[in-house]
Amino acid sequence: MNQAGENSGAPGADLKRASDALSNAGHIVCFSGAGISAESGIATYRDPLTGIWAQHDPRTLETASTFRKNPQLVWGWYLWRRQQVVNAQPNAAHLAVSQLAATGRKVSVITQNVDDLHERVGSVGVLHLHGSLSTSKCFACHRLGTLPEHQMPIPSEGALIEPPRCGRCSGKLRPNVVWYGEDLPSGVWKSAIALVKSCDVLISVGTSGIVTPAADIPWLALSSGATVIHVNTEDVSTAEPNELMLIGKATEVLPKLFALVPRAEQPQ
Ligand code: BV8
Ligand code: ZN
Repeated sequence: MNQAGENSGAPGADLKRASDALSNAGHIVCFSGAGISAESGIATYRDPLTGIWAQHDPRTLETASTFRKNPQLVWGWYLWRRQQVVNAQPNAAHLAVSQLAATGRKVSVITQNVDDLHERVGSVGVLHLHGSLSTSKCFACHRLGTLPEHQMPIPSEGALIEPPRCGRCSGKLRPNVVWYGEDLPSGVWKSAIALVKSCDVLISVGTSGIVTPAADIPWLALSSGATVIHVNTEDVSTAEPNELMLIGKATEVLPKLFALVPRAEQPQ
């Protein structure tokens, strides 16, 4: 594998191939997971020491059935996570992605993340496959709601906070995220698939590729003829012919990679 991070020195073979693929691309998809926000201090899910799942069993907090049983625990935990995002800053990786479009190429951002760090550095049209911590919705009638910022700050990660009520049917508000066993928002999923099938290069940043159907996206890109560039601190590639693996931190690899990509001759 090619170390393209801080100790790579001369660009590795995959770094050169990756910059060549991007330089010849008209449409680039950036597909991100929790790893792109890790260096902003937002916990990933499966990192053994710092991952959310190291402290919590996802089955107890990221499902509708738990919300039914203990809405205060789930609502409090999500408000606490929202607070982590509000206190976090986008990092050099989010910034690099937002600046890639300035090379005159079409750049689409598809994220599994529920934070808004891509948007906070200017990325537009971000597709959130798993929803967002920025809004809520009614558990009963699904009407969209806002977040009662007045309920923050949350005293502790396990604080029990009563969810507010829906203005239309007085059902409980829930986080506007996709829980396990729930379908992804169909319009978002369809748009994402169309972009992945039509891109020249897909950069998959900071994802362990465990959660489906999102995890199928890099392989759909490959089967549609695109080059896939993985950026991760661990090796997640399957060594397909058009699959490149850049091992390193997103905040180091992405700026280094994109600095090698000149302006497009035919701006998109
Ligand atoms: C669905 C929102 C149809 C909530 C999330 C059995 C029963 C029922 C369902 C299933 C089943 N088996 C499988 C399923 C399907 C299930 C699933 O995939 N389960 C997993 C656990 C196996 N999926 C679903 O249920 C989906 N819906 O399939 O609908 C259906 C309907 C009914 C019944 C069946 C099917 C819905 C899934 C959405 C779940 N919601 N988030 C919340 O956040 O609270 S998922 C959540 O986890 C994230 O959104 C994200 O998608 C995922 C985390 O993955 P990653 O982003 O990859 O993060 P992770 O920590 O894993 O990895 C971080 C990576 O970054 C690592 O590789 C690390 O090395 C790297 N990294 C770390 N630091 C850096 C770095 N890289 C670069 N730089 C760094 N600095
Ligand atoms: Zn309602």
